Amino acid sequence: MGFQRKNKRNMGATIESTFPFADASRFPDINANQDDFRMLEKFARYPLTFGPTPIEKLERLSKHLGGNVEIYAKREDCNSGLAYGGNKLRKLEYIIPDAIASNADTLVSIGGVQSNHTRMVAAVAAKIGMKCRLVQEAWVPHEDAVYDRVGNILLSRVMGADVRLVEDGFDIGIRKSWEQAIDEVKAAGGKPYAIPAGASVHKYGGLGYVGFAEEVRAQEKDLGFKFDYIIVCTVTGSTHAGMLVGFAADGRARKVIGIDASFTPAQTKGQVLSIAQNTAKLVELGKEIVEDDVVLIEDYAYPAYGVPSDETKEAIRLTARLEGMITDPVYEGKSMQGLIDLAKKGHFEKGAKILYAHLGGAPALNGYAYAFRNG
Ligand code: 5PA
Repeated sequence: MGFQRKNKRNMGATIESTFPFADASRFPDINANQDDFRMLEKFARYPLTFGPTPIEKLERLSKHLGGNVEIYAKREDCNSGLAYGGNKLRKLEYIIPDAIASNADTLVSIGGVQSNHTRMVAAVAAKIGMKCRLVQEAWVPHEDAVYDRVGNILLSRVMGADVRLVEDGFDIGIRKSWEQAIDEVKAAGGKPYAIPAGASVHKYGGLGYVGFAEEVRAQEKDLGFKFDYIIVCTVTGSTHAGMLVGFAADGRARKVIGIDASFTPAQTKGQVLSIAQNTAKLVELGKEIVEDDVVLIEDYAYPAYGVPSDETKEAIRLTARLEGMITDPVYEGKSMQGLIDLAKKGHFEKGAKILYAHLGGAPALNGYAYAFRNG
């Protein structure tokens, strides 16, 4: 069955993948010291990404905000050739080995109509030769006539996923419709592998973003400085949770600032904490993660999950016009709005270096064409 590639990004056992650049040894600068990648050593990883993601300075945005802080973006949105990439791929890299080992033939997952996560699961299923069954719930009270025809859901359909729309509203927890889909795959003689919303409440859901922190630490050596804050958009929680555990290793857990986009922040915060605690045990962090480690700012998710406020739309336009960087109305537009507002309010000390994690999500913009009809 081909060769086993030893992945030098984290030294863990890897399963054969067709990604030619998935081996981080091709990035010698960030691969200088294998000690940087120790936390994930013992976990199997199936490469789905090109390798370490670039860090880019947002020079014009920093200047526009008064020049008191330096803003950088880590471009997780450019991490793969799989259907436009995004944050779910780092998580799925540590989940797919388990799916393959289970002899499953169908990946089953769930999200809203414009879920990025389900698009990523559809892409991964195609790439590894599995079927894909997706539940798309009515998480967003949308107003655009083509909302369920364009963007993410269009891509999932093109990639051959069995896409089913369900009328239930927003909830990041375990859903009946998802459990039903799993049962239906079984009843039809298939072998499902269940991936929860956002690949979050899964035993390995937090691992991928531990790797993000390790990667940033290695990149900081090349850059010659450390980031003072990391900004992340938080909804189902495993992106934030993984980062928190990864940065806890060098005392920066509370420097990870989650910007809530769920509009159900208590549930999201609880989920971040439990995923982080589980992940800390898995990677043998050797430190307790406590409630105060979860920094989640609730002020930017209004008026509802998936609905952009005027301020969110303004942040999307500003970032696009100053940097040519595209953010979306559901997730990254809200975390960008938060970053801009916090910087303007003087939340960060003068000279602070801030890393904005750009987690992907641009395809959803197509579902919001009316909101941007005049630019
Ligand atoms: C998502 C999630 P977490 O769910 O891990 O907290 O990540 C938040 C997030 N940015 C941030 C983008 C672009 C995202 O897609 N998306 C979900 C989806 O169904 O797409 C899980 C909600």
